[in-house]
Amino acid sequence: MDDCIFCKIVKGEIPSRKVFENDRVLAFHDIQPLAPAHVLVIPKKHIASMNEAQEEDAAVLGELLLTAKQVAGDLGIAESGYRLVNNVGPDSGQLVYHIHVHVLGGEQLGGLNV
Ligand code: DGP
Repeated sequence: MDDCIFCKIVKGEIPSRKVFENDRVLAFHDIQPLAPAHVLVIPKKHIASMNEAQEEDAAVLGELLLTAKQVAGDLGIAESGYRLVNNVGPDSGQLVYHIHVHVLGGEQLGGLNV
């Protein structure tokens, strides 16, 4: 997607502070952190949101969660706890329409306790 910010990050056209990368997924620090630790995990394939995810995306969606766990460990927040967030659509506040998992932690997290 030519106009997608996260596709541009994947291609290296926009810089990012990467914490993990393989052929399928990329993790990098959020530019506007909402917690002491705030990393985004994305697939390199453009999927706009969970609403557009297909059966064929099952493996990479699972890899996003496993990468998020690995990132939390690498950031040293696995034991104290962290939150994984995936916003879907306008009411959730999704701003970037390239699916991503937020990894948030490093402090006692407030907000919705679902
Ligand atoms: P969401 O609301 O779930 O779509 O969150 C999008 C997040 O993406 C938001 O926390 C800010 C972050 N973000 C937006 N543009 C950039 C960027 O160019 N670089 C980085 N690292 N993060 C970005």
